[in-house]
Amino acid sequence: MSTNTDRTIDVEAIRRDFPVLERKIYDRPLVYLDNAATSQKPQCVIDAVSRYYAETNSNVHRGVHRLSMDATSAYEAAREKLQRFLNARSTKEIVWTRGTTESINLVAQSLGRSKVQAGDEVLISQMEHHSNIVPWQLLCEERGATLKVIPMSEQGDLVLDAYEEMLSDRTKIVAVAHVSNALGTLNPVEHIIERAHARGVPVLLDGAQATPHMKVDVQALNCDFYTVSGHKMFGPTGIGALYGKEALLDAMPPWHGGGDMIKSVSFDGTVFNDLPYKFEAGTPNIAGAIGMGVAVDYLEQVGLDAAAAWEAELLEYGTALLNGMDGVRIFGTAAHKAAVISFEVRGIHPHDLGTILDREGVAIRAGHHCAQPVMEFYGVAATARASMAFYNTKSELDALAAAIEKAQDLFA
Ligand code: C6P
Repeated sequence: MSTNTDRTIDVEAIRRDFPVLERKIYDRPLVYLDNAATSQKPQCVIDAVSRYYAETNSNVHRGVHRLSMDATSAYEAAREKLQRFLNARSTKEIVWTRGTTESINLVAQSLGRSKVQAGDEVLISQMEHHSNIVPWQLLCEERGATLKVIPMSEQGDLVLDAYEEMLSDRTKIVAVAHVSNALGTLNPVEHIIERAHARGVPVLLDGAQATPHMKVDVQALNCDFYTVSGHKMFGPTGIGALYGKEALLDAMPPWHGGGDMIKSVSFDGTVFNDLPYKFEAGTPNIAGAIGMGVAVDYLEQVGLDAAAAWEAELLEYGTALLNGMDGVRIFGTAAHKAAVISFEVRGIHPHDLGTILDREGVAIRAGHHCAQPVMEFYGVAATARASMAFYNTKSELDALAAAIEKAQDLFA
């Protein structure tokens, strides 16, 4: 597949690649605006997963038979695709995981437990997903360390002056979202990394909401760790990856123990495998990795710059539409945002709104978006969230607005 270097995309042609978008929900066309929760899958990804099971299913790195060798080649080829996609230096720096949650737990448990001592500090931010809070809380509780939280402004921007003041000799790691799932804020991660590195502190970026929407170059960012969830970037569920600088991963102890992460085992001791296998215990999600490789091909074919340009247009259109509606309040108005609109409609609980919108065929997420500290910051229990992908259209946003009006009529 070739990479689209144009600045535009053919949305109608792209929509035909996603069979689920043809579905009717309660006899209405599906308007899928819950892409931050999980994105839909193009036919090529669905085919790759089913072809793997139909033609190649076998375990990897273990068999001498043809099927196992084919499965291993396809699995490792997918790793190479992801390595190129993220511009990592080597496939040794790409560890397959179940997704961002597992990737962050891996770093917290492996690097964290070997490096964080009593009195040390771990820096995260106010706008983190629970996946980038709880693993660090567990670590800090175990080690007697302190979790420090970079504050954010009403607009949903991180307060960088406060961040710089918080960095100290006690800081052992900084872990922040590249893009916030609850607000859409695109954080100034280059600056965050530069300031942390000036003190020799490694930085983990939670990339779950970034890789589906923008080109990510881990070498240019110079981040130490980067996490990816396949299902948010048009790939299968249950697969993702951890990027880590080779020297750091090499120095880290294994986390999960089991098959494939060893070179030899005896009751006297175990010799661990080389990177990245040292962190890949047990039979992996082979079909998922292969499907994710195809999703990477697909994203490159669509062209991330063109997709980002279209999503920016959708964000502007949707924001103006909702801002023009009586009683609608948008949370998160940072200047740099991905196509996520978190909002509330006066007098209607987000869950009721979500249910009414569903009857109109409009799928949004209602709740705390696994980012309860963000809800706490704004003093709400939940918000409604419309999150876009490059296959969404302006007429779908019109359908969202019309469905909100209908809900307002019902509650009037
Ligand atoms: N956010 C959402 O609706 P997993 O589940 O491991 O693939 O990703 C967890 C995760 C971590 N960080 C961020 C910024 C995320 O957005 C997510 C997943 C979904 O917003 C499901 S809660």
